[in-house]
Amino acid sequence: MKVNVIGVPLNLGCDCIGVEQAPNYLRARGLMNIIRKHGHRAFDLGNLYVPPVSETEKFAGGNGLKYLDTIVEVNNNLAELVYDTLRGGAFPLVIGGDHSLGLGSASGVGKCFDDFGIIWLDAHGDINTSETSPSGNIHGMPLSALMGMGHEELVNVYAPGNKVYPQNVFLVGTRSLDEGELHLINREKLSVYPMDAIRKKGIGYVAEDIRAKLKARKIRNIHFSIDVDSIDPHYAPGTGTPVPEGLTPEEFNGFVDSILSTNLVKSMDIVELNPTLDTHDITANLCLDIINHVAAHI
Ligand SMILES: [Mn+2]
Repeated sequence: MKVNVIGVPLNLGCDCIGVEQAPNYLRARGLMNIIRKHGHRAFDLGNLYVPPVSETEKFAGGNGLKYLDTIVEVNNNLAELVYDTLRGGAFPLVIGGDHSLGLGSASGVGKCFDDFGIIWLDAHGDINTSETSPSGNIHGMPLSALMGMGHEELVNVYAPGNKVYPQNVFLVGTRSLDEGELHLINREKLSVYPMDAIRKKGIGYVAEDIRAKLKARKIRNIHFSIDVDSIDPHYAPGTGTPVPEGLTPEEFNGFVDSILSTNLVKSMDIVELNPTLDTHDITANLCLDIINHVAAHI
């Protein structure tokens, strides 16, 4: 199929330098050829422009959210590019950058499909809001904003209001949730599959449960957003907010394969690789392996 690779060298959402290098880092290690090897027509749309912002402008919005205006601007542009890609019949493969970009990519998907779901594979919830976030880092807020909760400028990225219904969101691999996030999960009855549940029931059970729910809810389109910190830091140290007790690469790939084999995944993000924190490229190589798996299924 036609695959459009979109790089998003954004680090403002995690407020940590290095993650912006990931798109070019993976390109230099054969990203495009890995996709093409599977017979796809793959196009490299380059990197989205991220305007330079000085550290002194961090809280310019005065709302406790770091770099809000620039992150909104980049996400608007990303949403349009993802929307255009889908309308052109291609698969958007978005390479981050930090996870705040998930707000833009899923917003683009939401404009294309009314009935879409989001699978968010992550050590964290990414469902903080400006009120609950301990850090003010927007990469911890995209999923709540997509559900219509949080600061209005984030909620209204690309189009006014919520982009996805909470019952169509699946959060997998969590093991570091903040107080406010736990509250939101209970209030919205979110489908969350934390690591302790995965350890008890197995990742295969989780994949089956999600597949059954997708079917029951008649969800025909999925945006699959992968944070590499979902993988255990022993195998994926090259990321900014590692949390122990994560997925093994085998569990991770098994889950990704199972979700992709539904043929419902229409777009993907791979985010939070930080090459400057990596050891001997093991996390970068893992990302290339993920992309190889993805290209084999789409
Ligand atoms: Mn994340």
